[in-house]
Amino acid sequence: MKKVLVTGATGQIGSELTTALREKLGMENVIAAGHKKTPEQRFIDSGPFHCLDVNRIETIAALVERYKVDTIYHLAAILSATAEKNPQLGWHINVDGLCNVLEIAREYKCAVFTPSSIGVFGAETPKDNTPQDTIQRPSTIYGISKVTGELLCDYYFTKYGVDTRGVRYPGLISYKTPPGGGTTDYAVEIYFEAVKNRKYTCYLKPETYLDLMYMPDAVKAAIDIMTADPETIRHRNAYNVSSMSLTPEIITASIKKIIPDFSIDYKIDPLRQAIADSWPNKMEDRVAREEWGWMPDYDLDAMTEDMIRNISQSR
Ligand code: VAH
Repeated sequence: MKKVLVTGATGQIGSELTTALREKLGMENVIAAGHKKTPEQRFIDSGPFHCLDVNRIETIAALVERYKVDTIYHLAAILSATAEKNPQLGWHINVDGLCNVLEIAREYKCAVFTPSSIGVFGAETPKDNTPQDTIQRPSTIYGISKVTGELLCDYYFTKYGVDTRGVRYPGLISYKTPPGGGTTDYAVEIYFEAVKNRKYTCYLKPETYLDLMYMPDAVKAAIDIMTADPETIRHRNAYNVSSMSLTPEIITASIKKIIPDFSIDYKIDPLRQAIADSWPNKMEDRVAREEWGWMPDYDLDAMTEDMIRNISQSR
């Protein structure tokens, strides 16, 4: 992995992964690409940035050719709640966009990282210790697009030898970018509201368990899977990676250790509650630990301390 293209580089994962990759590979070796017409200053200052529409294959080819890209981190996607309000757009970006990336990877011999999600599981899937290999019948267009993505990536590996790899992310928590239309966004908003207003109105029920992960661990997983020895990885698309099973109540208790007067109340969003109820409480990630050494660094209180400190400092 020497020359990397990151699509969706201005998103929640992309913005932090781009920074980490530039620290690892050098700023000129990581090309950030986003759909936004006005690139963010921090991307312009720290390396190449280009506007990119993943549904226009020629724009992907142009960047891969110009920079002699050997690895594509394909993060451009519409998240669950937004996609559920516009399923055709969700499919067009999440699947048609991935097909374009895979075709370019096949033609230019690039490796491809595509994130999957706990969203690939549905009501029939075991919710506790969700196995690596189990039934995947998601009820959201986001989940259907992610299952399709896993199968497409495995197909391009088997049929064409494209080096495709991916992980199934839990809900991700970070402070560097605002939430982007996901079901798990509450776990980001709660920290910002705790620091700013000492109170938060949550759209999920207090006892709603979700598999959640701190962004530094998600970035670590994305880099470790792509630098793993290809001889040791057998599951490829995509590995369960897990770290914490949390509820709004549990996160609230952790926040109150630092902000004792923080309070939470609830105004349930039926759409996102239904999506959350169809997802696992916690995935089982033994296979990722065995095949490429996956291991999260952050627990809940360490994440809470880091989130509150950084949000407070940026105010
Ligand atoms: C979402 N944050 O809520 C994303 C993620 C597992 C959830 O895919 O849609």
